[in-house]
Amino acid sequence: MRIGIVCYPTFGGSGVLATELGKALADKGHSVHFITYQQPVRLNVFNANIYYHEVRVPTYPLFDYPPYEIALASTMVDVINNHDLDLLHVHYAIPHASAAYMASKIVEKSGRKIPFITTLHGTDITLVGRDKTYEPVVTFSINESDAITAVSNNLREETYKSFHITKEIEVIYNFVDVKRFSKKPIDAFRKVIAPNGEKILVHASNFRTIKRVKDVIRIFAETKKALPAKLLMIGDGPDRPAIEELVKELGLHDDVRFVGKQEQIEEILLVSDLFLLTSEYESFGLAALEAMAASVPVLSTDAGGLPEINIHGETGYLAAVGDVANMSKYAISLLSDENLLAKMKENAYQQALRFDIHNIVPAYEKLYSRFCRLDSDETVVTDQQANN
Ligand code: GMT
Repeated sequence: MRIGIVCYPTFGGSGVLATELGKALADKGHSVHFITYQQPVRLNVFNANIYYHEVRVPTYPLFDYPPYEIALASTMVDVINNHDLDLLHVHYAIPHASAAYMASKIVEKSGRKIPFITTLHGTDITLVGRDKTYEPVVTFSINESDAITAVSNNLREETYKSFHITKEIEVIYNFVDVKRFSKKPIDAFRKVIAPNGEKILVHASNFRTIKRVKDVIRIFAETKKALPAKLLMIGDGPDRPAIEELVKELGLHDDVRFVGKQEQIEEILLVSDLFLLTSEYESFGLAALEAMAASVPVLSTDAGGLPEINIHGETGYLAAVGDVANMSKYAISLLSDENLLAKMKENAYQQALRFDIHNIVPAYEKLYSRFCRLDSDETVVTDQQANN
């Protein structure tokens, strides 16, 4: 198949998932065309089946707001026509679904039918999309999608609650390439971070308010009172100055290391003992799944889709949003019991295997095949051609 993937190219979960999906599809022989404004961060491999089309947004003195959505829709039209795409798969509804709708209507004028699939990821529904300013367009373009998927049951339900959706939303869980995350840890790296055998706690996010990162620092502060520990903070974002301030205030600057945005996140996860995710909401929590693939148990809130991947008492622990006291208790009891920790590390790994890339990507291929039939020689026959 020839598939157009539209996503945000940044470190966010939706962009990571879309890029990993495109890479996996390319490995299986499909032609994958990424359409976005910047090379996606995880698109760090050469594969002859992968193409990258940059959306350029011309500026003009009249524009206070350069019209990205128009530039994106126009680029989609070019790529559909020039590369004979079979379908578009857009990740994150805003503005990708409405741009896909517009592109599909434009190519329809020249007799071409291009199905588009919208995958909902989280904040496009629970935060931004609900805003009255966007809601009518979001509802319309989701309903106009040929298929809609959500990354968890929770997100599916939230979408039905917040928007008038008239179609079926199918759940296809996020996935992880377990092989990539289950390598041997670099011992020397662990020694640099924790020279005296301290336990290593880790957090990764975009440091936005919804992540409640200050709770991570407070949990670490409590844990440190009970046992020797270090905290690694992966990522960056608007709340970082306030978080660093809190680290100083609590006298933790020697034990908390901010490592910034990381492409090789697995190297850090592999030396870690516990992953903390204190979010007010997560549709899924891809970062937590990546931690599990590196055999790191997860201490998280029970918000959104997190209970669908993190099993309380098995792969880690769940607690109510903001319940720092309980989360600290869980962290201390787990990190002070070597047998329990070893068991939970293994459980976390086993849980990640259920979400392995090889189990989930076929679900997307099956979904695509409803719109473009694959012949045995792998050339695609669209529904329209088949009906002629
Ligand atoms: O978490 C973020 O703020 C980034 C956001 C994104 O769209 O990149 O993540 C969302 O999509 C991820 C991939 O499906 C999910 O794992 C995250 O849970 C989800 N974030 C939220 O729901 C807050």
